[in-house]
Amino acid sequence: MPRALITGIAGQDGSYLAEWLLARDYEVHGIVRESSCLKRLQSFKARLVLHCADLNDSATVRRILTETAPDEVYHLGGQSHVGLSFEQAEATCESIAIGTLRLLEMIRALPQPPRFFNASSSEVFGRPETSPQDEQTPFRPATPYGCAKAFATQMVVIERHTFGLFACNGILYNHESPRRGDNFVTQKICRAAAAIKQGRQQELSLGNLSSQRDWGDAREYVQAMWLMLQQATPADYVLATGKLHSVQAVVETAFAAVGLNWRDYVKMDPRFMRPEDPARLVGNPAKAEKILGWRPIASFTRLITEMTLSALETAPA
Ligand code: NAP
Ligand code: F7E
Repeated sequence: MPRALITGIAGQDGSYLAEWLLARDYEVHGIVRESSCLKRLQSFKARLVLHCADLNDSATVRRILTETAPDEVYHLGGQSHVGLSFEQAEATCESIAIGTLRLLEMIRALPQPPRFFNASSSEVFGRPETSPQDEQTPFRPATPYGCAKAFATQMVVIERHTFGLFACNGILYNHESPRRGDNFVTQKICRAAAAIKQGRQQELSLGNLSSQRDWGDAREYVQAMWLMLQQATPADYVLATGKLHSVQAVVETAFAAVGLNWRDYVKMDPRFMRPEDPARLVGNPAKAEKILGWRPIASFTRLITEMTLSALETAPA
């Protein structure tokens, strides 16, 4: 039975990846924090082995790695909010940049280093000179989060080349689902549309409505993470849909799903504008399609509609 260890297992991607691996008869271990909310794991928690640690706590993480001796490590843990990274730049770099470096160094010291997946981000491209971006596009991060991810991504490449680790980066563009965190824009909009429909909320305050992103489905992206670690050789892959949509398009779709006119409820609020907001981040997933046989399938409209209807169903009583 193959054994996997997932950092950030309580998050959106961690929860879907855990289910994917369980369905393939993996023994699945995960790292959670004392404070982690485990609601995304609820229905299959009994089949997991959960370990409590903060990624900043080297001694504990090293012990977990040694004791579990995984065949595959999926590194998804870390501060994941770009806006917050402007307020908490140091903590963001600690958990993403140094957190990833620590893990790589620990893995390298193991008698049998496991295969390693790192969740990199389109934010490494920041202000790209070309669109769409691919694995050859230079890193030009424009946010503290993007800068920390660029460091982590490059350390994966360095450890792979220098020490022969089987380590891969998934350069992930935005991916969403009904399990998306509340403070990301798609979930914020879908939950608000549902709450306004049900009379639990009166209006929705947002930042830049014209901002655009390449939004895919998280359930498809975790499959590609797994595929990367099943290849004969390690490599980095862009995971993206290749299509851009605006925040306004998310709003229009979510409010249409509940039969409301968004213009009656949405207002712009400078508090949600960012000091720097990467534009033109759209990815070319051709390499993933060619080598992994992975192709994004979900439609943007179906995904946002699903998230909104799911928010209607799971609304607090
Ligand atoms: P998420 O829902 O925010 O999950 C991140 C997880 O990391 C959370 O469970 C969190 O634990 C854990 N974590 C944060 N800091 C930690 C620390 N210091 N020690 C231990 N655990 C810590 O994020 P996601 O959407 O699943 O994304 C997974 C990964 O992919 C992240 O690394 C993210 O940066 C990257 N990524 C995501 C996207 C996307 O669109 N979803 C795109 C590009 C890259 P708590 O539950 O305790 O907070
Ligand atoms: O913002 C704009 C905001 O926070 C998307 C993370 O998973 O993907 C994600 O980062 C866009 C931005 O995602 C609000 O300015 C407008 O232009 O949902 P988001 P993100 O920043 O793209 C990348 C690839 C990651 O790696 C990250 O981990 O929406 N926007 N108004 C807003 N965003 C938020 N959160 N809230 C608003 O009110």
